[in-house]
Amino acid sequence: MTQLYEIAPWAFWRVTPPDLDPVETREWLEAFDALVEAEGPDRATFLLKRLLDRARAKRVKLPPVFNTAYKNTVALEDQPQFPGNLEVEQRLASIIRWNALAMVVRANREHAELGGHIASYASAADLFEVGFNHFFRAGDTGKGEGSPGTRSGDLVYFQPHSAPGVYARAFLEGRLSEERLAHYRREVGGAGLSSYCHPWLMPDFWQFPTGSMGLGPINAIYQARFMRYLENRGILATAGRKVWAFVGDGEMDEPESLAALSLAAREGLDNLIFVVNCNLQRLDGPVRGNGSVVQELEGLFAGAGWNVIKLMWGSDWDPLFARDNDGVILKRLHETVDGEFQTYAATDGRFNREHFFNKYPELKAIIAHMSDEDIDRLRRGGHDPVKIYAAYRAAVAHKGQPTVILAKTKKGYGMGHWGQGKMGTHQQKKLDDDALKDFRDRFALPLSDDDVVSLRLYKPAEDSPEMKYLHARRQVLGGFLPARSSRAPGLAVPQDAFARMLEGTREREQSTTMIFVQLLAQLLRDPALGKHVVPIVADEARTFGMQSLFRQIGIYSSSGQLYEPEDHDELLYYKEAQDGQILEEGITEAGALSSWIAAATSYSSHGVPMLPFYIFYSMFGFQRVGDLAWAAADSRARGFLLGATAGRTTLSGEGLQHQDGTSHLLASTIPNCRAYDPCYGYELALIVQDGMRRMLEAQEDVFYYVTVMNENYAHPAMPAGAEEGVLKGMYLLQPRDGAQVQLLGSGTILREVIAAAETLEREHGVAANVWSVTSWTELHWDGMACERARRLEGATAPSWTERSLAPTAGPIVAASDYVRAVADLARPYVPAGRVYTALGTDGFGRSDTRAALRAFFEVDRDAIVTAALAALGKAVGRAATAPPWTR
Ligand SMILES: Cc1ncc(C[n+]2csc(CCOP(=O)(O)OP(=O)(O)O)c2C)c(N)n1
Repeated sequence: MTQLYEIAPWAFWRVTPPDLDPVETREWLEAFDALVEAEGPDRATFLLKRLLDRARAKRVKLPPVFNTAYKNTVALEDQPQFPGNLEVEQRLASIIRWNALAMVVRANREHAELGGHIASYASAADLFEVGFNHFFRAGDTGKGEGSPGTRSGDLVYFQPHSAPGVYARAFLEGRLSEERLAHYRREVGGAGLSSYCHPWLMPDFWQFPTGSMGLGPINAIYQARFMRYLENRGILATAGRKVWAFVGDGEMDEPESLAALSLAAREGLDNLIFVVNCNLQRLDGPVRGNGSVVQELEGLFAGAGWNVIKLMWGSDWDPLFARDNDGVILKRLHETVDGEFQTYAATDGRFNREHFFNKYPELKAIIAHMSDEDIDRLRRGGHDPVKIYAAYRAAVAHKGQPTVILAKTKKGYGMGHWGQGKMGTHQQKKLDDDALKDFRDRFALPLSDDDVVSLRLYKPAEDSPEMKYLHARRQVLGGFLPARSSRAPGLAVPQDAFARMLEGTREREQSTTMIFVQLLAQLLRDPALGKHVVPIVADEARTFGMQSLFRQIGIYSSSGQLYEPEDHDELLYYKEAQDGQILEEGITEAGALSSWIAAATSYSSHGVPMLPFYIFYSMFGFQRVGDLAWAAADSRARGFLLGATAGRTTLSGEGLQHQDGTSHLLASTIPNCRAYDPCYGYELALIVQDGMRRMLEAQEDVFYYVTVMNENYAHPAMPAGAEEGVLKGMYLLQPRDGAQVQLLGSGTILREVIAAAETLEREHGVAANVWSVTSWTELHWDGMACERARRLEGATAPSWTERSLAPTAGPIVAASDYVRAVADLARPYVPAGRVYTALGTDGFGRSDTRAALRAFFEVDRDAIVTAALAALGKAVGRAATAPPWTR
């Protein structure tokens, strides 16, 4: 017995503890059967619960309860009638399989470097096809231009490397031409097909970028939750719409895949269905060679509170199970690890008979009537449309929980001994003629040898039963899918919210974070725009002084507030509400950014523009979840990311792991991210206002990253005419007649630059112009464009940096609270022949006062003065110290 408890709980299914008294066991089981028979399953559940309570009270160890037997969850007697024409559907699936394969193999025959995958879609084809023919409802993206909420379809997150099958289907549907399929993975010059699901590259087709494993699953969960948010806030009716996520079993190892499972269950997201394609293999080999990925995932999902549907065996297994009175099939299945299942997939009926079925005489007897070919044809559940339909129907009907379907499949299904179940099948993209002919025969495709060898795509005539069926099914389900739309109504940007910010704070000292929170509060109060604003935090609202918003707009909670908050008698208490507006995600930057992506792409997914502001510790932004930031870019997200407590020296006390010196460098790599590092309130207001205008009114596919600080100081009123420079990245803040040196600074370091200018004038008689740089990255993008136009088109227009600095004289000293490479972004674009010194905060952060840190990193006023004097050839030597980045 002890053995039972020494193994991992998920492996419990493999252990059969010895039965010490079989007669007694039988009596118990018979009594239980009689109870279910006579009084029904509810009564049985009640008694089981009482027994469990009693066992706990008596300290009897319980076996893990989250695993069920290795067979289909939907029993044969509960299986619905398959509503489609099975034969036609299978023919269609075979054609799509062929076209997908032919497309990939063709591309690689022509250009071996292009790559692509065959085996993954081969395993997923039936899972997709049953969805396309019976479940995936399309939104009316072609209609209702400009009116809100015109998308009524399901949202499908496709397993990325199964994209060839989705293209092949769209080819039959007449949505993608043969010419485009001929340009699979050849996108330069237009008209190509992207490798994976990329809305940036195929904006009318793909809705969700899933190419980076793990991001699809977490985004799907937050998407489903965001739909509930829209519904509960009375913004959009989403009832009946489902989010489907097709995920690889290997992909489930990504932390992001698992990160939000409990959120989905907690929120009761029965609008969410995961289909995990359990072909038991990933790229290099088996996912769990020595265990069972299905059983492991079952335990995980069930433990997290999901409804789990196992889709294990095809219909031809039903009679075998029916004949199995002793449970020997399950016994054999339970003792088989995935590594062996893979070998059974890669071998033939004869091998399976000898090694799997002949192990026990009872088992051998069950399949005695079957030929080796019959055994070979035994299907796994994920390849039988009848069983897939049953599982999907059960999932769609399930209430109160998200559902995961664990679909057992074979990787490279149908690729015979050339690929099915083979260790290296993931990367197989070239098949020789014999393999192709075998594939043709296996799926009974009406192709001549010549068609096969020349990899001809096959499309039945429009009036063929297959094509008529395909179109009829999609018509019933509302149209084609995937299809992405970017049409949504525009939203007007309120002007008055910003006016006050332009006037400055006079003597009052404030941080840009505080000013941002005031701005946000004002936007929330706007009668038209207010309800579209989505504030998002990851447990840092109090850090940023946002707690007043808790009371003002409430924290979204699908169950309202079931408790009296501890601070209920205070004015600004912690208020949760079903129509709450703030998304308080807790400590999950990945979750918060996924939430933000759902809101920032709502204009496309739902036809309802939303304006999300996700404010976070800047160090835990791009560095922590940079891949999600790229997914946002690829999704054509529109919204604001606020990197708060920004800057390596401005955060001061928090030290090494909290101080951000690089986020602007990371942001500078994302082409549709507009990144700003403002110092003053009016700069921040102008940037946010312009961002809103671009995203909400002009509907540009850009998003904003703005750093805000926690250092308090007085903010001046906007100098006349500063608007253009603020938005373009730099402007002359303090001109001095006869300036001999140009000092550039961003964020709070601008204030060190101003102090340095004073010192230079006062103590060294050097006049300095002070420039506020609001965005090194904007200077960089603009500079690159101008330089390129000059090089390739003979253009003469100077960059904004050059245009700003050309009328000035003397060396340039540039400083920021980030690594030098950030200020260096502007270096190539300063006028020719000018000395450019960049100061920054390279190295490890550490805790100290702001002044001490700025001195340490050599970005304080003294360091700027020294740099200016050195550049002017008037250096005052200092005792040499080791560079800060070596310390
Ligand atoms: C984050 C990330 N890491 C690695 C990859 C490369 N990659 C693409 S598919 C794949 C294997 C996927 O295995 P699985 O999820 O089991 O899907 P299958 O192809 O077996 O259906 C890998 C490692 C990726 N796309 N994203």
